[in-house]
Amino acid sequence: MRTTVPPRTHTQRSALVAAAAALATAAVLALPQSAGAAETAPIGYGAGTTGGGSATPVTVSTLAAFQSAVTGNAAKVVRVNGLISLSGQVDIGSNTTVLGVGSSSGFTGGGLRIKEETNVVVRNLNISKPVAPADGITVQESTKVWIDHNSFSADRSHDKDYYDGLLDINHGSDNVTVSWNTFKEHFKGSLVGHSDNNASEDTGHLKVTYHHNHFGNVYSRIPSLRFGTGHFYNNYVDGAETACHSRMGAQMLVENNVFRNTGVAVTTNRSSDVDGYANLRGNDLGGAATEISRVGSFTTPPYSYTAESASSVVASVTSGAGAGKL
Ligand SMILES: *[C@@H]1O[C@H](CO)[C@@H](O)[C@H](O)[C@H]1NC(C)=O
Ligand SMILES: *[C@@H]1O[C@H](CO)[C@@H](O)[C@H](O)[C@H]1NC(C)=O
Ligand SMILES: *[C@@H]1O[C@H](CO)[C@@H](O)[C@H](O)[C@H]1NC(C)=O
Ligand SMILES: CC(=O)N[C@H]1CO[C@H](CO)[C@@H](O)[C@@H]1O
Repeated sequence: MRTTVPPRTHTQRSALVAAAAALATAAVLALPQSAGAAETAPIGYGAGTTGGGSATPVTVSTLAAFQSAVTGNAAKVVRVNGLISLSGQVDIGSNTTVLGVGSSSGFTGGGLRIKEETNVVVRNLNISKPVAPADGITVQESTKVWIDHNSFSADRSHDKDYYDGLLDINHGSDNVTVSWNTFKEHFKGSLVGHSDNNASEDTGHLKVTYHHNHFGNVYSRIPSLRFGTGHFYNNYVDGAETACHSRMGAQMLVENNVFRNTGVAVTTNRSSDVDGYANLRGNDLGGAATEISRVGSFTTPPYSYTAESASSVVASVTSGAGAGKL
């Protein structure tokens, strides 16, 4: 995992040196994002996810080598070097970190699936054009997942169902953090909870944190959340029809985000039998509408985090999100 960061100004360096001298390592990691350093561990519901941890990395550049390297539950760090074409999805085992090399390594045509696994980290990949029924990444019946600094994209010249989701989380998955990714040129962004009929599987689960992601020209599902609990903070949404969609009793806290060129920033009463709940604070809606039929009770996430002001979110997210920014 690279820890190199862009050159800093003298003032920033001085501030960092002073901070480093004054604070323990854990506190330094909590420096404001404007300092430019990528987190080394997930913040939010995915906290505690370590993937392959400090296992010696293996580097692969073919689909066959990748498939074999990510199989099984032993601790492993798998670096992907180059852009690999595939159809369908590759299953990732537990205790795995998948890490792209450089800024354009990853997968096109399909994606990754984390099914019935735990403790998986996916970072720094370029994942594009996942032809249905493959999602860019599917997280299914899995816990402790960190999806960080990836670039997801498709195109909007095909029918809306030609590609599947960019990042879908379902079947009672839990404890997931989605941070510093870009999601671009797509219809169906991120579906959390795939069906109104899955109450028994999903109720009490699907706890997800989305922070510092950039959704650019994604039509909807930013995210769509059924049954679960979602914390959506410091994201930049540009060019959506409908962004946050809380349904089937889901609780969403929508905090300090920026919306631009967006029709509806948050809705709780569309397309499902039962409405969701939402609580909004500190957002810059940029003129977007909201449709809040039920104000939620989820106002205090059970973890520590620092939400920056909406006024600095566009700068932070456009400079820091996506592959190649670790
Ligand atoms: C993941 O690794 C931990 C620590 O080695 C181990 O206890 C656990 O069984 C592994 N998980 C799975 C699903 O094998
Ligand atoms: C990601 O991959 C897509 C498809 O190959 C490509 O169009 C895009 O330029 C890539 N992005 C980066 C940052 O390399
Ligand atoms: C999710 O994380 C919380 C806090 O660490 C933990 O108590 C809970 O057991 C986890 N849930 C699952 C399903 O792993
Ligand atoms: C437990 C549960 O509710 N499972 C349902 C999830 O949704 C699928 C359809 O997508 C049903 O087949 C399952 O019974």
